[in-house]
Amino acid sequence: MRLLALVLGLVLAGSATAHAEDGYDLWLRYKPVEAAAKAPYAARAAAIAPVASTPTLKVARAELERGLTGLVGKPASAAAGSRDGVIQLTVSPEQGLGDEGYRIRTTAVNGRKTTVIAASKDIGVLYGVFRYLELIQTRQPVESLDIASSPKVKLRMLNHWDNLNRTVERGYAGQSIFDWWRLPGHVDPRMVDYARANASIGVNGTVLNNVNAKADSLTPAYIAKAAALADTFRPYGIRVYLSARWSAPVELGALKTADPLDPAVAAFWKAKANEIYKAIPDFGGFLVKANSEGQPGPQDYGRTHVDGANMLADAVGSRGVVIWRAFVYSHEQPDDRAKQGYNEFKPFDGQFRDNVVVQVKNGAIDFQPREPFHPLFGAMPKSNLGMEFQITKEYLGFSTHLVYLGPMYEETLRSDTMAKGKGSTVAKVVDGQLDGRKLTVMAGVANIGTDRNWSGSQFDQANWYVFGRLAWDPEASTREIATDWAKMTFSNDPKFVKPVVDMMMGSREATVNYMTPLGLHHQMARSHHYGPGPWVAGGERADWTSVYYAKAGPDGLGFDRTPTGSNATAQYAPAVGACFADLKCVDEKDLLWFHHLSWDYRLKSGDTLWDGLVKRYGQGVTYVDGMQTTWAGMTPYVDAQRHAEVTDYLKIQRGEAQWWRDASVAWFGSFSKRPLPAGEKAPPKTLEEYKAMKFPYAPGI
Ligand code: BDP
Repeated sequence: MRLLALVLGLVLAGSATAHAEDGYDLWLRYKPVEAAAKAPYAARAAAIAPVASTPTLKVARAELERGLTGLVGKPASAAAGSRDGVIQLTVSPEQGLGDEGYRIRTTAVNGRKTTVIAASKDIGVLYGVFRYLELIQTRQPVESLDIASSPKVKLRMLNHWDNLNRTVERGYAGQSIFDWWRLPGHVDPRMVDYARANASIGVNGTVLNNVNAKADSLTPAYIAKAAALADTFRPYGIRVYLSARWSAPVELGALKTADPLDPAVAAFWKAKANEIYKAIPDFGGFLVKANSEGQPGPQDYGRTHVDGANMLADAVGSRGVVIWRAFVYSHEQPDDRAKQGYNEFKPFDGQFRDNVVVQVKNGAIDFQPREPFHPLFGAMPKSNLGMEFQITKEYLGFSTHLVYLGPMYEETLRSDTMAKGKGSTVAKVVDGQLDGRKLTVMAGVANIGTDRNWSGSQFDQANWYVFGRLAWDPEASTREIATDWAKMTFSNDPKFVKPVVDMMMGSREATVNYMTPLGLHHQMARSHHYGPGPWVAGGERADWTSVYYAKAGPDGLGFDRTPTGSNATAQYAPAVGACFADLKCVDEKDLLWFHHLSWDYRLKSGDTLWDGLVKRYGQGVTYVDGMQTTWAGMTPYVDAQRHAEVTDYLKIQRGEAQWWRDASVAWFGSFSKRPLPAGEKAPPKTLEEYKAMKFPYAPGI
């Protein structure tokens, strides 16, 4: 029996196809290094020196042992210096690396070759351990190291839009991983893996509940549940935060008002904060969605965002922060929705408390496949301004479309606000460099759920991963990050890595093309946002319709945001706004975001707008064909189960890309009334048939 198992094991190890995997292990698989490459790693990982037993150092050591055991074999426990190849974890003051940075260096300790992973605080050591394991996982040399790294952004947070009944708003990966019902009595062991995964990419905070919050989260029972999670996450350097419902003083405190200037309201919040800090001494603070999409807020009482945020900030005090979202567009404002966040917040620059962060979505509308950067970046130098990205793919095909979001995040972060001259990038606003700000935030709306693969698809794990890496360093290269991820998640074989990373890097542009090319936006079906709905009109409010954004008519297409239209371009620094408003300067990727143009407008290619539009939809679809072909060739490098899942999803994506193209061409063609460019096929269904498609059970609402 033993022999058989051994033979079988050898056969499997020898063949290129690995064991079935379901994606649960994420990028922390720690599979054995190939025999040919192993020796230098094994030589460096002979033993782990004893470590002090703080909770964080304990998990750091355990992770190191787990990783090394998987990658190169179980290390011995050894006193530092007793032999070559010892890894030593050290907490000692490290210059210039802050509280969370680390240094990894190869050195001689008592004449023995030693790798020292050192940091001023134990959390830095944990980050260093993950980095060291990543070096082995991605087959970087480790013989002679001198690496120092520290995060450029202070609060690197996931925002879970998870409800207390375990549904997830805009979640496409199953239920909420937070099992509120069984907490605090039972903490699912998965919570530890969640914390490990986040710590491995430097995430240090998590908001446990939906921004469309229930006051119940702030009741004693739920505070106790949150405290159990906080206890579990603490060794991994992760602090918990809660979304606060503005009307909690009325709902829970039996007050008649939630007016921020009413002393009883302030007293309620102070008592509530004290109660939470008693249970969770390192509670991070509150996230607030106020006066947005029907949520209550200070404006209900004639007060401002500043009144609200500052009152709450005083309740929290120096113990934590208040993160106040700038995603607002009120019912009373008939103006271009893209302008409302700026209009409401810009006048308050300099008035928020030091522990308030204004959290701004990457673009001015709502997590579209492509948006120009939000005009608030660069416009509020006297305030803490945080970035909010969406990791879950609400508007990007849910979990069944392969879309690597790295390039989308990178595009925003590298955009130049010109606020203080050339080079004033969004990244430099977010990491505080531009305005010398210390309290900095990057938040990502999580794509995590109870699915075995966590994110709903194997490739959506890359979006969680790249978010964390960019929060650590907003100027990092998302191609390099994709490369690390692909190696750790699947295979180091260059015949796998190169084509798969190339495919990932182009996937977002492809999705822009088959959904909303040339600056179109918000053309998704109503409410669930699954599939095309460019015809969506009527209903509660104009800016919840597609026709509002595309403004298609016999005369042409696009939203005029130049001075002849809504003048949203005036919200940017003069040079940036002038460029967006100028047809000779604006990038065609943003064309219809800023301009309303005739169907015969000439694109740079020489095509008319209509022809170019149709062609771009087609290019998006063709790209998915290419991804299918690439992936089909990857069977030698990927275990059968994950390979099959990705294959299925690509097939779904291919069908839906075609659907997007056909439905959009049918709809816009009904205005352009122009023939399709040569070689382009007519949509197979009538417009009425596309419009009739309904999806009452689409997930995420
Ligand atoms: C939109 C979502 C909605 C969220 C809202 C928000 O459609 O479900 O509640 O943003 O960010 O993207 O508050």
